[in-house]
Amino acid sequence: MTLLTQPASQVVEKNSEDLREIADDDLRRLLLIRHFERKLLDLFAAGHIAGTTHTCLGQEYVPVALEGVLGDSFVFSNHRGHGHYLARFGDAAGLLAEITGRAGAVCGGAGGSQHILREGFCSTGVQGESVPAALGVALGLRRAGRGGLALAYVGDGTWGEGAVYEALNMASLWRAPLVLAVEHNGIAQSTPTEAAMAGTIAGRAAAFDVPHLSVTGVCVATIRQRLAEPLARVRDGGGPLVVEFRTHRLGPHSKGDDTRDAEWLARVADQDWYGRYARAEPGRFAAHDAAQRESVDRLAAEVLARPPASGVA
Ligand SMILES: Cc1ncc(C[n+]2csc(CCOP(=O)(O)OP(=O)(O)O)c2C)c(N)n1
Repeated sequence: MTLLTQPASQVVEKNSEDLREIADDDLRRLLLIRHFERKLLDLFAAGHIAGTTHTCLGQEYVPVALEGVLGDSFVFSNHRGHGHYLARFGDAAGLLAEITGRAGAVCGGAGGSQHILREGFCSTGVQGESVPAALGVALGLRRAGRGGLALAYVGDGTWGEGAVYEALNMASLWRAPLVLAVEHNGIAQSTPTEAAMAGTIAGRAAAFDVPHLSVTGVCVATIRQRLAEPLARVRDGGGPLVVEFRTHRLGPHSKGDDTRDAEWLARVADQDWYGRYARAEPGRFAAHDAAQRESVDRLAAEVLARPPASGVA
């Protein structure tokens, strides 16, 4: 296996955010997602999960921050979507049952890790597929005069899909209330962004006359403050928006398929929100961390003891 060395431009310097102000609810949600994802990797290794799964370890703060400002917007998620779902619904039991094919699964066990449908939420494992679909919903919302928006999560690698550009072009021309939340983690499966992308995401948004916002921090409250006004502009008919989160994928692409070298991984671990929030407020963090870990442990034991889901043959 080839080990990849981190490209220089992927080195994001640690910034000096004050992470002590996080609300208990947000900390709980962040830690729920972290322990849920860790548990999935354990369950996969133990043979309890069929097919594949992609965890969002390291990126949990993105949907937790966004959900605080999205209201009843439509969300289109992707292959790395557990955090998107949990940040919105907090329904760890329904999602774990879905992924393990047990009773109580949110889609009867037919969707698995990557294909979840629930009111106002839809995920797909097909890269780029959700962006034109989100555009359609965005236009429908505008025509209905409801004042909402549709948001699609995409990775940096998904900017290699032509459908993204067709949708951005139309969204800009027709001033659709569409937001692309880009989780730019510097790598797509095993390809560093620099090896696949000419130019930048900001430059590509600019080519379609679409505003672009760059988010480098992990502070949930600060991210929400920065996004509130731009999202209001989208809802008010100002046209689409691209929000690019410079984030880090802490785990492998899927399972055991991490090709990054030790130095790159060490830097990713150093940037991880988990350690940074823990250092900011050790006592409160440790209490929430233990509670969420135990809750996910209990939940996993309970879900695995259930009979198969209705949609599982
Ligand atoms: C149309 C399509 N092509 C290829 C794949 C296989 N695939 C799944 S995830 C992935 C990489 C995605 O990279 P990125 O968009 O950067 O998201 P990340 O995995 O980094 O979150 C690929 C190539 C796919 N799911 N869909």
